[in-house]
Amino acid sequence: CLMLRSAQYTMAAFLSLAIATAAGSAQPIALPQMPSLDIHQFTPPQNYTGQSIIRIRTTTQDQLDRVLDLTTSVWSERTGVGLLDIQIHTNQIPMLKQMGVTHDVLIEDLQAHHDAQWAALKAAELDRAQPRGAWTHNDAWFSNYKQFADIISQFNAIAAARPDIAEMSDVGDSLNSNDIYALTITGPDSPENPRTARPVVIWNGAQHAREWVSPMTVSYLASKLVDEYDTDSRVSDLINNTRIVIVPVMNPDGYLYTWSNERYWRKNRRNNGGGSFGVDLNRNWGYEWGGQGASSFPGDETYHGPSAFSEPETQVMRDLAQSYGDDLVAHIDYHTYSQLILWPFGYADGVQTPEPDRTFFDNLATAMSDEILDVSGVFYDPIQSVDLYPAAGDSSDWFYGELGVKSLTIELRPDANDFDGFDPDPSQILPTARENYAAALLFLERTTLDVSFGFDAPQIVEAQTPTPVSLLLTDIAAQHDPSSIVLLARTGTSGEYTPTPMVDSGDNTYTADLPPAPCGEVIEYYFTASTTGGDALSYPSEGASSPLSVLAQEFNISFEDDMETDTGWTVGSSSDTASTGIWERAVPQSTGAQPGSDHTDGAGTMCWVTGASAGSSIGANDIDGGATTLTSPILDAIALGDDAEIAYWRWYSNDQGASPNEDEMLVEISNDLGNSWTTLEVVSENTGQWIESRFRVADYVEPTDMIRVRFIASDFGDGSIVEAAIDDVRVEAVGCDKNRADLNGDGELNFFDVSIFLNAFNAQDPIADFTDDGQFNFFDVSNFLALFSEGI
Ligand code: 0X9
Ligand code: ZN
Repeated sequence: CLMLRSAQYTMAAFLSLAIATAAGSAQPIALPQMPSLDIHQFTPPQNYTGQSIIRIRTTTQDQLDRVLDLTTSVWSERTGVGLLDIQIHTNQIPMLKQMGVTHDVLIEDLQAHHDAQWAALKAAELDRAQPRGAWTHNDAWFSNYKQFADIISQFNAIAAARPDIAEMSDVGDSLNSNDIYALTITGPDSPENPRTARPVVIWNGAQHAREWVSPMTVSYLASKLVDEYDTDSRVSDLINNTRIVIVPVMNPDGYLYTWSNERYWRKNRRNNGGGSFGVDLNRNWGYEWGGQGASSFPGDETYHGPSAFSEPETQVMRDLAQSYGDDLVAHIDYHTYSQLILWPFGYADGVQTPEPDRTFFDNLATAMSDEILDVSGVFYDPIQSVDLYPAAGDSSDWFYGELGVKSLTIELRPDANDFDGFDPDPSQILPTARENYAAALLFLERTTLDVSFGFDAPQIVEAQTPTPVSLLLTDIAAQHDPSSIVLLARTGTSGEYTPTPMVDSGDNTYTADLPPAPCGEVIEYYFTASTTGGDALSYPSEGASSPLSVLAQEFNISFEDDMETDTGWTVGSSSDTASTGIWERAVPQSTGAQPGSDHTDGAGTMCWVTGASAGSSIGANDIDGGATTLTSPILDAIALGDDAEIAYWRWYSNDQGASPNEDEMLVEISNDLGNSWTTLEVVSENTGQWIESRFRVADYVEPTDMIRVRFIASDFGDGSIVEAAIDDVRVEAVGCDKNRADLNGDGELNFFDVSIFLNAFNAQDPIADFTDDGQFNFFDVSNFLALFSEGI
């Protein structure tokens, strides 16, 4: 659980008043109303006329040095001999040939490219800095890039809506006297869990002005954390046990300048004299300042400034970090682009990160990368920053080297090859933000907790049946004691919790059974454990005062197919045109788009899948050329009464390949053996995981015993990768005493059930209304007897 290393995190001795502490004052600070630029009226000066973006290939350092002399700006992440994307005057390109350097033109006319981006932005409805009503998280806010004032007004609205857990502060001024703001998110203060004892994590965006996806992503982190505080116990555990300090724009002068004057500006706006402007803030931090990969030429993009921390922006961040003393444990600096998770050190070639930190960073960055891959199928390379290139004076080296704080630099989308560099389409903001939210939660757990609890809570459990649950403990700052893990559970919402020691089932996983409960009753439960040092842990962290809960229900199943045998499914229809990826019942082989195993727990291996074998590449065996249809055997939706549901597990992926997200899988139901069809769902989201769908038959068609369901998966776009799979199809009713002959719920059908039925029938008790029509007649008796003899 989210037990803190409380002894370690004593209140910092020198909390500056100006700095966000969220120490209990419920009033959000009043922020000045900031006008945002009217982009509809404004076109930035022409800066890029006669310039191109090209990708060069050099083979020697000498060649590279000579090319770098010609370039206006380097766009690539990875510098060095080999491939490099550079901004260059178009008329200089012929010089490359003389140097023996080959190249491809990526953007011929940078001005035209820039103008097109700007026009798109103008066309979009921008969210201007209006006074806001009550804030709620809204994905639509992330559908386009936002100006500084809009970002700050969004943060202020979050704080105003949730003063109990979020507080905005002005933490200092930029060189040109723009405010640098921080939002602190932390749960309510209490004597048992004082805010000042919680570890602090800092996330910042927009250290580099032109990297517009960065402030959008950290804005999403803030919005989503606050939004999920009330609904997700994982999030509330984190918020209640940490202080998350988010600085959306640490370089406001530069960021404003990218909107007003020069879209691809990187540095701050220091006047260096001699007509040159800007210090690269990410070379200005005071650890190994002035070394490799940092320039002493004021005109350069990587100019390190006259001295370490010469710039107000890095000073403000340094002072903010130091104000937390030993309480500060972790930091992330968000940049774009190239999809990298970088850990320190990075100040000089060959520099080694000392153990055990090296292993910790490697594990952390790899786990975050896996999390991102899970969410969106996109890969972020987890590497030590020096393996990108040496760059002295960056933020992560200072946080780690100077403060001992676990710091990462994340380079967001796009990747280095997909060429839209600093201008990814605005539709990329949300997916980038979502995948990084998942990674950020993991980051919080791994950097702030003693021991983390991994638990997939069941949504419903079967009545009168013990339900096994398993808990995964991951040691972070402390070790858990394997003999200390206990499940505490009670049926109902009052009374004592009964402790059950959990059994060690290997790999840090512990199992125990939730107690059986009658249908309709809630089971409440939580877990406790202790560290080898004797510190108490619990999950959720508030233990008995905020337990998990689950409802016991009866699952009456009249049809269940785990696809391990052939139960009469058919493949094909007259409108099918797919040439490959035809449905087959088989063991699926893993690809970037297809699951590596079926859904069924335990012994199951097979499912229906569109081309089971992986083949030589991701696209070798997916659906191509049109539709493929899978139709179920005949299903009975009357035996279980009005609430019969069709339920199944599905896998669907269509976001890879040349034309992603254009295809769909149609799921239809028929109540007349397949003569007419009604849509159940159109699946288009890419979850990259097994998802359960369930539909109450009567909401779609008149229930009959001639039901069929069909799955039509198709590829109509050019060259997209489409994979689908279906498993564990059931016809079931979930509820209590719903048209079930086992009226006393004891799992047996005998004289006592008949007796209850007859008494209820005579008393016109609704539990005897087996036709659900409010009448008590021959049909109820007949239905009861039919179910009784079917053993349901
Ligand atoms: O160069 C930078 O500051 C970062 N890349 S960016 O394109 N966003 O400018 C990366 C810094 C990584 N740190 C080291 N390599 N030391
Ligand atoms: Zn950057």
